[in-house]
Amino acid sequence: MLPTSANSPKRRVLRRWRNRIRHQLPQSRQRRWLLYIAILATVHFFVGYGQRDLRRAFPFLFGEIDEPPTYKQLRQWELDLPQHNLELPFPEGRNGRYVYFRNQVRKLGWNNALNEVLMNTHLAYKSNRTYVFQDYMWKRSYYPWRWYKHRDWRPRTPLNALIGGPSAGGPWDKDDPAPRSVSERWFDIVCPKSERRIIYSEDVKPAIRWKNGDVIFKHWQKLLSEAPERCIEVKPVSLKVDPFPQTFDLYVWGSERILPLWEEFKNSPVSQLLSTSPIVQSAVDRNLYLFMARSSRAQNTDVPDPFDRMLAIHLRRGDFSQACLDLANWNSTFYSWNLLPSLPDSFSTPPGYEWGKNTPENVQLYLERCFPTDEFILNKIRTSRSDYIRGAKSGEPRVLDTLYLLTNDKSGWVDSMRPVLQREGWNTIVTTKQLHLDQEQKDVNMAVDMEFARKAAVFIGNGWSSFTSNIVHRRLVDGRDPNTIRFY
Ligand SMILES: Nc1nc2c(ncn2[C@@H]2O[C@H](COP(=O)(O)OP(=O)(O)OP(=O)(O)O)[C@@H](O)[C@H]2O)c(=O)[nH]1
Ligand SMILES: *[C@@H]1O[C@H](CO)[C@@H](O)[C@H](O)[C@H]1NC(C)=O
Ligand SMILES: *[C@@H]1O[C@H](CO)[C@@H](O)[C@H](O)[C@H]1NC(C)=O
Ligand SMILES: [Mg+2]
Repeated sequence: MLPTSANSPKRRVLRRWRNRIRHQLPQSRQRRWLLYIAILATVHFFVGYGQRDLRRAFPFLFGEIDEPPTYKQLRQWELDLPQHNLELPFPEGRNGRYVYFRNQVRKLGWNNALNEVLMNTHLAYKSNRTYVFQDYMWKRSYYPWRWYKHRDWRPRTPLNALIGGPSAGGPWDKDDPAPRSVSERWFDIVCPKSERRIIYSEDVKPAIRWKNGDVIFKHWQKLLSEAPERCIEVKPVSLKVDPFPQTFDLYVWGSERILPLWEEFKNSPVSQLLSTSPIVQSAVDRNLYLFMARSSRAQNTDVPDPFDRMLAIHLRRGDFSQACLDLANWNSTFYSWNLLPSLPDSFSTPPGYEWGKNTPENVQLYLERCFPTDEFILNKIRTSRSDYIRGAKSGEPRVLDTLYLLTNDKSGWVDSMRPVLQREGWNTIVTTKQLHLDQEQKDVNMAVDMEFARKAAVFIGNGWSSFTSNIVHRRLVDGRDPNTIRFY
């Protein structure tokens, strides 16, 4: 900086301004008070009311606007689905037969909801009834947005933001006469409350509560098919009577009793026509450049599709530090489709368990696999990679040089593994945090990660996680080799 002399023109101008301000101050005592009040009012306004409007009006003050999505267009689209029409001939329209599972889980993780959405659709389908689809709702505090009292935000995600296919109102196969699913709101119109038969979950469950999944399924199927009523609502009983009043409850999903349903469910149109929502797909597409090849030319041309060179690993952390202890003390098996015997890396519950309590050694066994150490994870990645490369048919080029670390961890732990993985020859390492997502894509971020894991050549998951199990479902429906599905 150049030195400025005391009498330079710049200095003179500054002095003049200073004097002018000094002179004016004493006259403005009252105005100062007014100013304080104005500032206080503004602060109050900013903190509580009208946040959204202010942020809209002055984006340069707040940076990018981070508000929950309104899904205005998508909601209108759902409202306008062609099956929302009373005049359609049977089995749709005003003479159609409907079932509304009001007992579906609410305010639980997306994947506990998803497996049930799919199985209930399958049950409705096999009972010749229209499935009624619902918004997905989670606990407010779990969303990636803060909650302000005066913000107009209903934390609800239209099902069509998360999935596509028959469950969400999409078409069935061409020759399939099954009725297309309708929304809750349409159900209120086509099945007014006065015309509904209410079935309480507890009127049905006692007879079949601890039976295998296929027995539970057939029991409900018979009931729903034979009921003469056009409109059925299955209602949950009080949580004091049954903490899991679902048709297919957590006890079935979390045990081998679910497995007899697998073959039929896997081949059902509900599974086969399940698709990726356009919002999720758009998030995958816009982030795909992160995965573009960084290896040698030869490797790139041998396996050009980035997904074919990718190993995706689901690092289920956060609440699992506690959940894994609970799972140990409940003698929990793997969850749902993670239990399929065709998959490698199964887990056997160790002997020595007593009701509500496991031995310290057994708890250790659970933690090793449920909340694994870095070393355990690195080993698993190594063996899964070499098993996959070794499994190539002769002449089949296999390259695995891209790693996707999908996680709910927020501590930055995942990034600490980066250098080690780089040394092991992973040229491209991407984590959940790196994805660039808009508001709607951010709301369905779990489904975005699941889509990457679905399409990766090799997937490693957490056997106790429903998030993992729905990826497993999708991969097997896609016809992937079970050996590409691993559990740490
Ligand atoms: N984006 C992303 N989110 C994750 C990942 N793992 C967990 N989550 C989030 O954390 C939630 C887990 O909360 P839960 O309520 O227990 O959900 P869940 O989907 O039933 O899954 P599990 O608990 O694993 O059985 C998921 O629904 C996701 O929103 C991940 O790898 N990527
Ligand atoms: C259900 O629909 C299928 C296919 O249209 C049909 O074959 C079957 O008879 C129907 N079952 C009942 C109970 O209506
Ligand atoms: C623990 O779980 C296994 C597998 O489901 C089961 O066979 C065993 O009986 C359970 N042990 C106890 C004491 O409940
Ligand atoms: Mg869960």
